[in-house]
Amino acid sequence: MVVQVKPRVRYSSKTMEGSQQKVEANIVLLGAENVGKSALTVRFLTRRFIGEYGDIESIYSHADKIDGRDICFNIWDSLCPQNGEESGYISNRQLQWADGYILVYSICDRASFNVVRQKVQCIRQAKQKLASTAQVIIVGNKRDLQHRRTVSSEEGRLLALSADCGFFEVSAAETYHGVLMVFHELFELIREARALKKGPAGFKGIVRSMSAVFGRKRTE
Ligand SMILES: Nc1nc2c(ncn2[C@@H]2O[C@H](COP(=O)(O)OP(=O)(O)OP(=O)(O)O)[C@@H](O)[C@H]2O)c(=O)[nH]1
Ligand SMILES: [Mg+2]
Repeated sequence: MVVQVKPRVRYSSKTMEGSQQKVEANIVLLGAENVGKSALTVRFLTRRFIGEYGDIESIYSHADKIDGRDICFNIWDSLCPQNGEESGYISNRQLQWADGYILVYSICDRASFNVVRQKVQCIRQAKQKLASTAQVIIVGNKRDLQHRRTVSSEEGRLLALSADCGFFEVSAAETYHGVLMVFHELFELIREARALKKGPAGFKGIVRSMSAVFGRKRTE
């Protein structure tokens, strides 16, 4: 089972982006050590859970199809900041590269939930500075370990609501479907944010095409 909360504002962008064919989305997975960032990435890429992943940082490209449209996911499976950097730290490279973030914590590790809280703040500040429309989904992973839970679903949901992010609880170990939903929902949010950014031009485009169909109102 997957727990999901959607952010408050949702707009349909199909008409505005309808003509676009191939779409790319750059997604960074962030979070404390051992929360399952690599497990989620590998599950999405291969549908498999292999157990041990090592501490390798990689960027993967993955071709997918959503609603008949070709999508290229570029996925940056990151490592937790080292060298004395604060756990909420996100590098400038990641901030400039990302269209969307998956912030992962383990439901059995409260400290990892606090790291997500710090990352949310960091992204919020960076979005203002860079005028970025990057989207965020918070993921509570290891949902199969209920007996070891230390972060309630409610806390995750509330954090996501307060930061206007998406929220899922999943188990990378147990299901592919929940993980797929996380990536696809983030893609939807990115697509909607792009359509909104193009807003005025898109709206003028719609008005122009309506004029072409119905003719201009004559004032003379
Ligand atoms: N029970 C359970 N274990 C999981 C789940 N996801 C990951 N793990 C385990 O948690 C450990 C850490 O997983 P990783 O995917 O390597 O975590 P990570 O966040 O990439 O870790 P770093 O790259 O070292 O920061 C591994 O032993 C995984 O098998 C899950 O959903 N349930
Ligand atoms: Mg990893």
